Amino acid sequence: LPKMYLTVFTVYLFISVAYAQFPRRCTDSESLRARECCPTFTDDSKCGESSNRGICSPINTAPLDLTRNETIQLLLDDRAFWPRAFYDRACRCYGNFDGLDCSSCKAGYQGDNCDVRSALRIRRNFTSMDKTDIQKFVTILDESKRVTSKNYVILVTSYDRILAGEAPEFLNISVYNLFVWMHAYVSRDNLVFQDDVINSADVDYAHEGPAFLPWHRYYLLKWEQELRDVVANDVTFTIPYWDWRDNQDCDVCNDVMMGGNDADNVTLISQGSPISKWEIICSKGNDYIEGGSQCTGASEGPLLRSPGNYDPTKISGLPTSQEVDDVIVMSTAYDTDDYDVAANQSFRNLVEGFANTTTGVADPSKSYLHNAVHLFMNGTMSEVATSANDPIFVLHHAYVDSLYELWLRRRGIQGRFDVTEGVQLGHRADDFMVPFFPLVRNRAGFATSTRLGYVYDYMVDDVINDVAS
Ligand SMILES: *[C@@H]1O[C@H](CO)[C@@H](O)[C@H](O)[C@H]1NC(C)=O
Ligand SMILES: *[C@@H]1O[C@H](CO)[C@@H](O)[C@H](O)[C@H]1NC(C)=O
Ligand SMILES: *[C@@H]1O[C@H](CO)[C@@H](O)[C@H](O)[C@H]1NC(C)=O
Ligand SMILES: *[C@@H]1O[C@H](CO)[C@@H](O)[C@H](O)[C@H]1NC(C)=O
Ligand SMILES: *[C@@H]1O[C@H](CO)[C@@H](O)[C@H](O)[C@H]1NC(C)=O
Ligand SMILES: *[C@@H]1O[C@H](CO)[C@@H](O)[C@H](O)[C@H]1NC(C)=O
Ligand SMILES: *[C@@H]1O[C@H](CO)[C@@H](O)[C@H](O)[C@H]1NC(C)=O
Ligand SMILES: [Cu+2]
Repeated sequence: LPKMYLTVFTVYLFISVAYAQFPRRCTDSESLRARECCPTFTDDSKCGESSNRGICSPINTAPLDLTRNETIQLLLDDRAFWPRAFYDRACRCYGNFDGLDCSSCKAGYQGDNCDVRSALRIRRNFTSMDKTDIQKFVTILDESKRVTSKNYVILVTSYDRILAGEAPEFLNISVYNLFVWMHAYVSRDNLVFQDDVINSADVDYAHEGPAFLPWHRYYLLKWEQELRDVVANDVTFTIPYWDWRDNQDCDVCNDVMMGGNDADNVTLISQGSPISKWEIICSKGNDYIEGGSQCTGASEGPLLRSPGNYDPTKISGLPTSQEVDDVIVMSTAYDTDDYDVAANQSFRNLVEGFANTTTGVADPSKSYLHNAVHLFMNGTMSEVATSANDPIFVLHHAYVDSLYELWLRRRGIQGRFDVTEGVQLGHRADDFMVPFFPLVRNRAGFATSTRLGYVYDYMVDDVINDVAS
């Protein structure tokens, strides 16, 4: 059964005790054998050590108490304790240096020493942009579907085969599909082979837990950066957001924007949009691992979308401005016990969409806010593993990220989340986000957007204080 953005009927994997996009430069046999991802900087030293930019050092992953069978299964999951299944050492960059080899700067900084704050980039309201800017954005997305990623490749060998001694195989992928692959990789089940039986555990390192908002914040930041550097070649490039509040229909579903519906087949995109030619990847759930591979990145048919074709027992259309307002002001912690879809009065669970927006009480049999928008679209957007194939995903998540930003600004320091007890592996503040490279901890995603170098157009007036403090 594919994982949908709605109900969670599965038994929760309850671990209460307690870029894999792969950088091309670290996938040669030497790096893999040495279990080290410490490429050399232009000064010929690993991680720019000679230039005092960083150092090749052991990767410290927060430990987990191994007292339950489920946690033992995690030892057979290539994503657990990211990136320890593949590497023991990576560059640790000093100060604001960043990048695989410490050659670049952390988001929000620039200059030779990465000590200059970069000008804030503004993420704009998609439906109020000029028609030419909208078309420019669609063209960049469409190109990104064809341009091969220079810096990253995807892993296509399943972990059980790697554990059995096979050398992992990597393939080229387009910039757009790289991000689809990452989203499918982080959210797929963990399949554990025991004799003739395959046990499937519903783990997810980016959804249904505290990592949801910081993970998607970083994911969009990386995606935006890749589109900017590789496709747009425009330092001011940003992704826009889609404000879906109170929409009766899908106002971005027309041929100028994200594509209208095909007149002959309501599940397809209109041929007046280049997106109608897009093919999706990663739509086969557990079949890949069962067949000894990861999602292979191969084309698997057209993008499917049928806005408004939803199950009325799960949602009642797109979310309203009332719901958004309620959730921002409701007195909630960032996340609460059990730190999953059952969490009550949890901002994360409310925005993700597993809790009633009026009461704050968990209600995973229905879908709200973020989840509701996914389900509203039907088709490709409605399943976690495939959703990023639809470019509406980018616009939708940018708006969700802006709601997270509104909340962070209201709460200030309370936006931090340091609970570890009862939090699933991968979701704790000090866990590295799966599958990003260079490595980044969830903690980094609790920074306000201004600190990461961007701002939403409807919050520009509020940023001065934040940068100064
Ligand atoms: C682990 O699984 C085995 C076999 O299924 C069972 O006998 C044992 O009680 C389980 N241990 C824990 C800690 O759940
Ligand atoms: C975005 O633009 C639409 C009009 O196209 C407007 O209704 C909406 O309020 C705007 N959203 C924000 C957050 O500014
Ligand atoms: C992958 O892309 C790189 C760089 O564009 C190229 O050198 C290499 O031959 C490609 N590999 C395959 C298997 O297509
Ligand atoms: C619509 O397109 C989908 C995907 O190609 C296809 O599976 C389906 O049969 C088509 N439906 C009709 C009515 O042609
Ligand atoms: C998508 O639409 C079909 C046909 O109306 C419906 O059976 C299905 O439940 C819908 N899927 C979702 C996720 O709403
Ligand atoms: C959430 O609240 C509901 C209703 O009050 C309660 O039944 C449920 O046990 C609570 N969940 C948790 C995880 O505390
Ligand atoms: C949310 O809770 C309120 C108050 O109990 C209730 O009236 C409303 O129907 C619930 N919303 C949904 C979508 O179930
Ligand atoms: Cu997601």
